[in-house]
Amino acid sequence: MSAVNEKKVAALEAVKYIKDGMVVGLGTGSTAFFMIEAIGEMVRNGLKIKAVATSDETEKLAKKLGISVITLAEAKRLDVTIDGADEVDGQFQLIKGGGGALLREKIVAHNSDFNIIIADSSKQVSRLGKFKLPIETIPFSTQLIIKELEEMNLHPVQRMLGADDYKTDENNDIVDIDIWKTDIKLTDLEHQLKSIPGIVETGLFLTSTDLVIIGKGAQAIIEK
Ligand code: ABF
Repeated sequence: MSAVNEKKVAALEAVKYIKDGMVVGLGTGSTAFFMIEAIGEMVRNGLKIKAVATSDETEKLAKKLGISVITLAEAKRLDVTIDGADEVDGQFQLIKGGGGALLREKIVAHNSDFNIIIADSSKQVSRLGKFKLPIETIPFSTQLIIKELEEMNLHPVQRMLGADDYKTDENNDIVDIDIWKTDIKLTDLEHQLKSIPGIVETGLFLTSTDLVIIGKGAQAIIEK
């Protein structure tokens, strides 16, 4: 079965966890968008929820589908968040941010009681890092951060959108780094990166995930 169908299978399984009256975090990316479309259908059939979007793109799609979107401040706390990932390992550690939304995604996940990750089977890895790790940086500091990351042998590349610098919803830069060859423990790497002034956030989600739903062929595999 194609990756697209596997994404849909995972998305349709995840929405079963959404109940009337919940405050729900909506992720970003193509897998999350299938989930949002399914929720739109449930809302049209009477489901009563409030939603917090992890990106401007997600907010636009949710509102178009008639889902009631509120701000994180209005939500205060979320019952459940459903989001995608670029890689997920056996310990539910993730690389996220391929879609550039890692900062708001990590903030929403941090403020959620339960985090569900949905993905097609190609995202399952035994070790994170084949996918370059996205780092969000303050433009004021990006060029010097790139120098520092080069000295750490992390092979940083600033993400571009055509000829221009890619900008996140918060108008920050994204620098993608290669962690495959490092043998630094992921928790130590996260700490080292976050101690560099100007690095706002990394796409390492090491402890926030409660449930992983993988679309494998026509089956949704639930990993607890
Ligand atoms: C988002 O979904 C990002 O964190 C991640 O990069 C992306 C994965 O996109 P897709 O579902 O399209 O593979 O959550």
